[in-house]
Amino acid sequence: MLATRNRDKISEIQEALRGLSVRLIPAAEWGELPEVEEDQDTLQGNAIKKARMLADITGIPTLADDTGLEVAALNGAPGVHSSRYSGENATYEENVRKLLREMQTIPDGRRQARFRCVMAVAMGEQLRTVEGECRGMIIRERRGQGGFGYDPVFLLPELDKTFAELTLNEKNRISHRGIALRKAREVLRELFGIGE
Ligand code: ITT
Repeated sequence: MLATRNRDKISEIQEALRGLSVRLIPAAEWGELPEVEEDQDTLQGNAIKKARMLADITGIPTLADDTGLEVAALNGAPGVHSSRYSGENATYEENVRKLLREMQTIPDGRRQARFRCVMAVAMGEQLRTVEGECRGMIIRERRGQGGFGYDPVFLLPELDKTFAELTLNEKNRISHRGIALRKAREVLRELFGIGE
């Protein structure tokens, strides 16, 4: 089970776990499942909550992803609140607009940020978490058409490209989520014998 309702995350996860001898079921395909409230104050807490809850209900090994963008000059915001930075049910566009507004007066040399992705794998008593991190800079104007969320303003200085200027596979190769998923592959093999 993939305990996420975010289609963009599902696409990246499916691509990164391609080749595993297992069927990945997005939560939305299962039918009626309760909405899991993300009320924990850490990414890890929310990932564990989502994975445990859906694993308990479905009886299927479950992978959950909780991700946050942490901007140093904003003391780590939006962080665990990344999806609702500009309010409940905010769109990607509204969140990016708020981020650029909050950072208007921050000079170019102080715009460092990182994405942090925590994945939890749960089934019955078994629980493991893995993490991935990717560092970059928040630029002042959107660049690129790919990716989702904050990708158009997240610049990878060594490539001089934003995540939105990469293909899905290029992004997975270096991203927080790609890194976490390579570790998650190992966990799936160790816990459930799921392999190629
Ligand atoms: P689920 O809880 O159902 O998985 P969500 O969209 O609420 O979906 P998160 O809380 O993990 O998921 O994500 C927080 C937000 O951070 C998300 O809505 C995006 O705006 C942003 N985000 C997450 N991963 C991202 C990525 O790889 N690139 C850019 N933005 C990302």
